[in-house]
Amino acid sequence: MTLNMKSQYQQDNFTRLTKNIELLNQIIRTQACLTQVDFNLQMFMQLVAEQMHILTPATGAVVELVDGDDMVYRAVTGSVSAHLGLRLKRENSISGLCVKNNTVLKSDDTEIDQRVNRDACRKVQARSLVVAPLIHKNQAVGVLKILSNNPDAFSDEDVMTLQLMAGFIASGLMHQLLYETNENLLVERTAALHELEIAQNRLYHLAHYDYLTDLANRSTFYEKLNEVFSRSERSEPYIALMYLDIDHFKNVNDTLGHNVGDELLKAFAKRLKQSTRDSDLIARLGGDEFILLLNKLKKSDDAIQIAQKIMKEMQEPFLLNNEKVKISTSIGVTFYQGELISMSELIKQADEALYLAKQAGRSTYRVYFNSE
Ligand code: GH3
Ligand code: MG
Repeated sequence: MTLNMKSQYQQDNFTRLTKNIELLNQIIRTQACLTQVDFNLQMFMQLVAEQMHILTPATGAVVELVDGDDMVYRAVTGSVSAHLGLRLKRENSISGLCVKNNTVLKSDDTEIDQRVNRDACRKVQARSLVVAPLIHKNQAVGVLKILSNNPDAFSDEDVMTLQLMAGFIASGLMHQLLYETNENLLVERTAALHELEIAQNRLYHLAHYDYLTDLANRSTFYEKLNEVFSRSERSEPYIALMYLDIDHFKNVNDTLGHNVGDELLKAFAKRLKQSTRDSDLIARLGGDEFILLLNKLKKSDDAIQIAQKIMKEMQEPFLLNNEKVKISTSIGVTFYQGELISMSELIKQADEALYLAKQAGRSTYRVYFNSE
């Protein structure tokens, strides 16, 4: 080898090496796209087609995916650019054969190659081409193809690059599938959790609130009363407990029917809420009995005024089933001022006062008085 030949040889080697490093970098960059969070298979296939156009002497590149008996051009570049969506029969085409045999096929001159669909090759100016299968779950689902308008355009190195890139698209397909599966699982899981939460909330509500009036039920009232009790040990608010019972409620049931009786209970509860403050505690203990805890009263007279107000409100006729229904209520009141007394004892006091109100002729209130 002469000195000149040697330096030419070194120059060629250097050029090849630089080209290979650049090739490798491009391949790594392409692969890195696969790990992007906002990964999009269509964009990725397009990127790979474009890379093939750049990295090889191809004048065009295409990703074809199998669709029934056809191959469909799903990403195109270069001389194939105008043919996105082109549909060709798998049979009698080199892409179809590549899918069928699951192998890389190379045609150095399509004008004399029996395996190709010559009309299609002429249409996309493919005088020579290489196709690599896109393998997904051990099955070819498409091809990556590079083509040139010149015969014998591709080297073994180009074939290797094509194979590598075809592998990336296959990973992309898997990535997409996993992504979609995970997304679906997440959506299903979120929906199931949401339904569970709704069911739990419904159950909780059923267990804690009266189904008819939606007021707190007996156990919730006891729970809340307990909280108030423990709080009142520290502060010193005036607390009143009122026991209410509708007068002659049975008459409403008997004359107008149980359904109208139910409507009256609901309307009674609504008026009770409107006559009290949000901080007061109202519950339906059962039947036509209601209980009311009035918080933070400034003086005992305030509770008396509220009892009178409630009695007046309830004397206004209720419109039930297009009929005006007049009722009244009796109320027993007791006060709690932090003395040592149990909750049930306090309720009993209010009940006793209510009994006195009923005895006094109803539609009135009585205050519990400790005679001891
Ligand atoms: P009093 O003035 O002594 O209170 O007479 P009253 O007729 O209101 O008698 P009492 O309070 O003892 O009776 C309440 C009635 O309420 C007894 C029951 O048949 C009826 N009742 C209990 N629960 C319901 C319900 O959910 N809906 C309806 N419509 N009636 C109910
Ligand atoms: Mg009653």
